[in-house]
Amino acid sequence: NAEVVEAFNAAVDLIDHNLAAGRGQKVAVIDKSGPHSYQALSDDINRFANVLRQIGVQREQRIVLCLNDSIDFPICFLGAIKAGVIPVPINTRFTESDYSFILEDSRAVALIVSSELLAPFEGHLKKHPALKSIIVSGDNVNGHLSLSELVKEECPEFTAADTCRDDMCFWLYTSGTTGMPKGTVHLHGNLRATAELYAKKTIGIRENDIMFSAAKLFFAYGLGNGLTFPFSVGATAILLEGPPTPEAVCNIFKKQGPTIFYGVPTLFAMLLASGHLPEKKEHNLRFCASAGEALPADLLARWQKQMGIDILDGIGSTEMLHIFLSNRPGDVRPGSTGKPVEGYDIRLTGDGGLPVPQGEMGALEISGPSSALMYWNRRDKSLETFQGPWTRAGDKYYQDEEGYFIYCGRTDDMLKVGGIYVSPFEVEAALIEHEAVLEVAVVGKADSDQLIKPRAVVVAKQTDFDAEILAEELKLFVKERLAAFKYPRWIEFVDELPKTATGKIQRFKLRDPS
Ligand code: 3SK
Repeated sequence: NAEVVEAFNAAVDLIDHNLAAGRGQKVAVIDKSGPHSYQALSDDINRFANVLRQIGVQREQRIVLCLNDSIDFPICFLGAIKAGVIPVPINTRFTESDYSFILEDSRAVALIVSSELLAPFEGHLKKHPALKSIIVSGDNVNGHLSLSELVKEECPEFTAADTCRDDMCFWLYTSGTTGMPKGTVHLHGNLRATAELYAKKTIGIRENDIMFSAAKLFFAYGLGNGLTFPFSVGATAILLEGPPTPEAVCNIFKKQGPTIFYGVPTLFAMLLASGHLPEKKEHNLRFCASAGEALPADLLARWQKQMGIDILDGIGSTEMLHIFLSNRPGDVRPGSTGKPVEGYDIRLTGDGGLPVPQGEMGALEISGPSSALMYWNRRDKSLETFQGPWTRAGDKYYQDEEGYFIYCGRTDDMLKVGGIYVSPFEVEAALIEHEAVLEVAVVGKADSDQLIKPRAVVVAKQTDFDAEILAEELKLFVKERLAAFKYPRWIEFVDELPKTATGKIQRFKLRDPS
């Protein structure tokens, strides 16, 4: 009477239909080394799966990928998935202590790292007993195994592991207000769900699209935009290895003709300010998509005027894997995050977890088929976030009379800067290490584009100091200790911080009135 579980492997699902449809010679990826066909990608995925077998990596063991965006990312990510091994792509801008924590927490047996990103690992590689193999992508392997050499030796055939939709597939680490990042465990069926529901049905991606994502592949947002979505329809992905500077992005718009661009509001604002954007007739874009932080209506209007196309603003989360609430082609409500993506249920809850009446602000909860299973080793946080079919996003919204969702901020103290979470406590912890700082509180402040950036309010130890010089020194101090985007853009000095009778800082008194 055993139930038959249908075989499903996400790597096979994303790649094999392209070969069956005769797209073997079609360009799947363009990276700094040039175009790569679906056939070549498929062969290298199989070769990498064989490499993992050769070096003794077993099913369900984790391998950490700290990779820049190049063809090696989809090869390693999908090769691992095909072998039933769990790839754990990680932020290439994390700190050394984050890396050390993740290797320990995941008990990864292998690390695949871009040669340019190897340095912060070198000091602690021997400290992780589970870690058996270090494989380096790129030219300068520094005495470690070379990815290209290993892959070259292997056979381009591989029989996929007999996984099913509900098997553990990959993890993504996400940062919280306090503590170390949490490993979000995703299943094989989740990638397909995001491609079907958001990419195909909601924004209408097509086989002849050329997709370019400024968000890197290690982010859930970038993983969908630059890997799952293009491969799900046999389209082409442009991968940019370096940072998405306005020059680099505009160059791609003008020379490589992407038809869909996925960005974040901070970048759209920078592109508009750069003076490098093409004229309406000089690009091939059908539309752009945005996520990460709410897109201000004015920024959208300026983009529409300059480029003649829409930005479809949406919101997703690492826990839901991709976007579940979005504007659509032909249905864009400026200043709103649109309506639920078909296949997802959204509710707004108030005190006691009960849904609030229409028009009232509540905490955003989502139910849908791409929800993560749990956070690895974090039962406390898993129970808070994953409540039966509902996943709590940590954002506050209200729904207007026509059903559009309007963003109202976070339910916790987290800031979203350029689409990436920044914990104010982490910035405070960095600032307090400076000898001139007695006390500090970090809050969000809207810049001239209405986008949130960190602002620090500092009580200095001494009273006689030059505020301008100390402010610049503190900004530099944070940049040297944390990822650069986390530094406070404004530093204000005060005599004391507002506190409750029990000594707790009243952050709400430091925030801009909104
Ligand atoms: O930040 C978002 O809105 C987002 C979108 C898609 C996937 C993941 C995230 C965090």
